[in-house]
Amino acid sequence: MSILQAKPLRLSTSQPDFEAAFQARLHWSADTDAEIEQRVADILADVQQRGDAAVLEYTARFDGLQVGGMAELELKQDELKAAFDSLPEVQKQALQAASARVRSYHEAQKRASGQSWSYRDADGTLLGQKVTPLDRVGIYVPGGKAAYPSSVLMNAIPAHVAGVEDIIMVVPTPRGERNALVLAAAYVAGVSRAFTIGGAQAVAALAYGTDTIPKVDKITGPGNAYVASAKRRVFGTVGIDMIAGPSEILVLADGSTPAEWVAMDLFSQAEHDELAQSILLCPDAAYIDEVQAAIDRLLPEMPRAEIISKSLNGRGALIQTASMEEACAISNRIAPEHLEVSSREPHRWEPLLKHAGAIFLGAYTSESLGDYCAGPNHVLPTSGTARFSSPLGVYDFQKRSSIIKVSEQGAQELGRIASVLAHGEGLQGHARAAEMRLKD
Ligand code: HSO
Ligand code: ZN
Repeated sequence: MSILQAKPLRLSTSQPDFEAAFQARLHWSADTDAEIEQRVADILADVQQRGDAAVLEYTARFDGLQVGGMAELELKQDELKAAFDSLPEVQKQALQAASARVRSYHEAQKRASGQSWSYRDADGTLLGQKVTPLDRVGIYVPGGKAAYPSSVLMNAIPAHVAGVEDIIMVVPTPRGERNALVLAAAYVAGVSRAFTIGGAQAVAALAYGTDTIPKVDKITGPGNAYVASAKRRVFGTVGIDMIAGPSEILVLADGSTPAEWVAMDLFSQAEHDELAQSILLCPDAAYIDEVQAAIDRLLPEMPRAEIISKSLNGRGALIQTASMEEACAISNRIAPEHLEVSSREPHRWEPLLKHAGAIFLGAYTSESLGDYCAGPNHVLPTSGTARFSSPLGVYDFQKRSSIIKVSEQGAQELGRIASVLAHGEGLQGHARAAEMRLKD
């Protein structure tokens, strides 16, 4: 038996070549494969032209799922409910508890920033912003190894809370083998219709619509390279959420948390993917040694030890910093998807942290609780994109319209300003439309 090892790269910010080694470790590129791009472009064009017939063919070819007609690819509400009913009681309760917490969190998010507003000028002109939900969204749920019921909740619940009426889920179902937990999660989260299709053909069907699959306004949810490429290509025809990279965790530790807890938190994201990235930042060299020892001790117990060791050896890092302040500064440069502040004084460091998808404060806040049930969304910006983007949320399923109602009095002042600027732009029609409403 081969002995697996996990030795994340050990670095110190005081070493002369730190910067180069650090950059090399962070580097990740979502290189697009020209062959995949071409195949996806062909599939999109084909589904756009031939609709259901093309979807049926690709589903038979890629998923080994041969059916007589599109109706057989739909999972009816009673099938979703039956999947839920078939679960053991503990799983039903866990799904419902997670769903209730995720719902409460997103309801708070909607109250805080998802409401319409308006105000009136001194001259009676009314100005505001009206928030409305999208009519119909598509949720892509990966099948196979990375089939996560928790991701069904995290995509569908904010859509439901936003007020989206039609939530269409697609889930590839190779050879017709259904995942009961995924279907049950769809039932609990309020999915309206579900289809057992996947890949670029499912993205195309949602983006363009077919006789059977309704055309949606936005597509969210993770997927493989084909799905990512298809989402990029249909962007503009529909909205998309983001193109997610491999999962990441950064633990900022002051040495006060049991080393095994930190080691397991690093494993928790490493076990997602060989390309996942787990990093520890800590000013205390002896504590870093303890975490490495805990990694060595715990790794053999892990069913996914092979993925974990590849991820930690290839992309992991244990970085000694001069101080917690320096650790915070480096964390901001990384802008990780998940940031754990494993410290006795998390609130001392939190104000220094600007860029992260989600920030987990204190030793008890294991990142995995956020993945399932704390409440906030687990669909988060990866690969440094937390510098400019946010977790999936209610706002992704809403849009805003500006509201303007100019009073007769307001039209006088605004008309004069608009007229001047319109003449400046050489646009007579604009100028006259404003001037006609002037009293003198
Ligand atoms: N950590 C993943 C989400 C997930 N974890 C689903 C477990 N299941 C997102 O980065
Ligand atoms: Zn996870």
